Amino acid sequence: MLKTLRTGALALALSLGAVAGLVVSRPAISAAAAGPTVKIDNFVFGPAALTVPVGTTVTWINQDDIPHTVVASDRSFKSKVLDSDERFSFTFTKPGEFGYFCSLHPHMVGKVIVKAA
Ligand SMILES: [Cu+2]
Repeated sequence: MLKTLRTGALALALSLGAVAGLVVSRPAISAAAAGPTVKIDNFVFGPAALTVPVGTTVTWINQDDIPHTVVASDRSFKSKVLDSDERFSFTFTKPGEFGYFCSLHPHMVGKVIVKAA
């Protein structure tokens, strides 16, 4: 969009409108997870395998009534202990298959498959 900006009054009006739109929509963006989510419930990550393009931010939401964590098998990401309704987000910047588990219940496993853009 920046490339197309001109000094004309119309372009100025459009850009002001875009800025106003961003400001207005910001609370809605922060209130909801922008990317795909993995729900944690009843000791299960769902979906167990999630496929996303590079650059995607994945958000895990603990919907269980006990605490869980989200820890990458290669330790490239690690949440704190998530109480009920708490969230953890991680942005995947490299393609590959990223297994993870819950450090409190290591039998809980999942993976994120990141495809090159
Ligand atoms: Cu757990």
